Amino acid sequence: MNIKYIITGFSLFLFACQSITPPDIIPNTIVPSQKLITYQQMELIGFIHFTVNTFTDKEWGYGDESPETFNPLALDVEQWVKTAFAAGMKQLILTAKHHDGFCLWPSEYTEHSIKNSPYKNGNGDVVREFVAACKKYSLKTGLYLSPWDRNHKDYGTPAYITYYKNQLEELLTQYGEINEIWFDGANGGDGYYGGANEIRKIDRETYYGWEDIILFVKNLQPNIKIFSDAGPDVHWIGNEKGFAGSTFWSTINTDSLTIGASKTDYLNTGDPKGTKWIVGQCDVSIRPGWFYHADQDSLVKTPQQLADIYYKSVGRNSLLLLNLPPDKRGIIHENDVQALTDFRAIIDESFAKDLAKDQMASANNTRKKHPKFAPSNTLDENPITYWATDDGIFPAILEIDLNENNIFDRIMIQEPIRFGQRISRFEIDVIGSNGWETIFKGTTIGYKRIIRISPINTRKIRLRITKANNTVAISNFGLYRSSHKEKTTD
Ligand code: FUL
Repeated sequence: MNIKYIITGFSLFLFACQSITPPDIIPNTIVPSQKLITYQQMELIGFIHFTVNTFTDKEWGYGDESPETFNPLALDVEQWVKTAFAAGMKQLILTAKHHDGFCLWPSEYTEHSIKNSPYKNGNGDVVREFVAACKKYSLKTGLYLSPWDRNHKDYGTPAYITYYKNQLEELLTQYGEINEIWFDGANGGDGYYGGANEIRKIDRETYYGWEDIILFVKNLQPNIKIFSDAGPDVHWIGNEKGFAGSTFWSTINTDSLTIGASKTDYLNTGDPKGTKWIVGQCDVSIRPGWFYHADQDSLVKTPQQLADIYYKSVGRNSLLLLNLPPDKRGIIHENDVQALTDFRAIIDESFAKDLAKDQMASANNTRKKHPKFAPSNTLDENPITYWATDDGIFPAILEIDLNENNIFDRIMIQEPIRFGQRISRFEIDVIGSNGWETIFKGTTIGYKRIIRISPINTRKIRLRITKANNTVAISNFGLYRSSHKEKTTD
């Protein structure tokens, strides 16, 4: 056959394909990278606070603790990881160094570390054990290296920044892939500082040279996600209760953020006009303290409280970072394990069956009237497929017919965030004896929004989106019957 005909035939074929499948909706200017989408999909991650404080019964060590204090007699890092894995956590973050300056790995740059502790006669390395155990259970690993160091003699001078970077280099080059590095904002104050026993204040804006540190970290681990109260990849939610705002945008304006000095209200809601996509992360401890204290054994959060926190973090477009502090033995206490196991059971039971799955979906508008954008795409539990309207359609209405009356009390909605976060106002109606009745009014949705309502018995439900910054698109819509009652800690 003549080559010309083959080429013409092929071009016609390509043209036909294009006219058959329309292109995706046009993305917003600010969209997450695939790396951040994958990060957000972890949803539930864990924190491990463990250091000399565990043995001195403190929350913030002063920095003068002898390394001899660190003496766990039954340390079982795998028990931490197994516990986290069973709870459905996808990543664990370890305090490699907290404010007291004690290092859980044998750093070359200080004597204030595990190498001078009784643990394994000074030959132990908890960071290494931690990384190996996480790998065994396919959990991602994160490390927390406190920028504030109450032990180091040079804290407050440029020499400490060199020390800090040296330690970052050790942690990010000797332990394989680290998925997240955690920088907190507690900074400067009184401390031991090599025996000076004084107050040292630093300028939060300039002292650390964060821009340089961020480049340094990314250069060592290009895939790492950096957490702080200013990002650049993941940001603090503005409180330590584990709650995101009921309006929460994954976009935020970094010009108004400073590590250690960002406005908490702003962090709690994000910003619809934000110039960067930064994932929200809600940190909270399973106990009142971040470190283990025996007198808090009876104060472990109940499974119902943990479930409430889950709805206010994962259910509000953020990640939940839940702290599980090992005790003096070096294991996560039985009470914490029990609470966590029961919390997981509540979540698993609550979302075991999606009543909307594969039911009838219709809409007041389907983009280009094409199946690629069909309303039924919202009921397939596939995050890639989505329903979209033509541009500028408000309200955009998605209606689900359950075929018969059903009772549900949880509604889960997801936007296909690879195109950006769009929706800023929506309502949910159900059909009753007097026609449509509004049962919920909300603002943002984002990656995932879970709405809790009193159990309702109905056959039809609709989502009415009245405001968005771009064409409406929804990837998933699910209905569940939980029948669990959470205990609100608001
Ligand atoms: C804060 C610290 O001061 C607390 O001790 C704890 O580590 C928490 C997660 O971050 O900044």
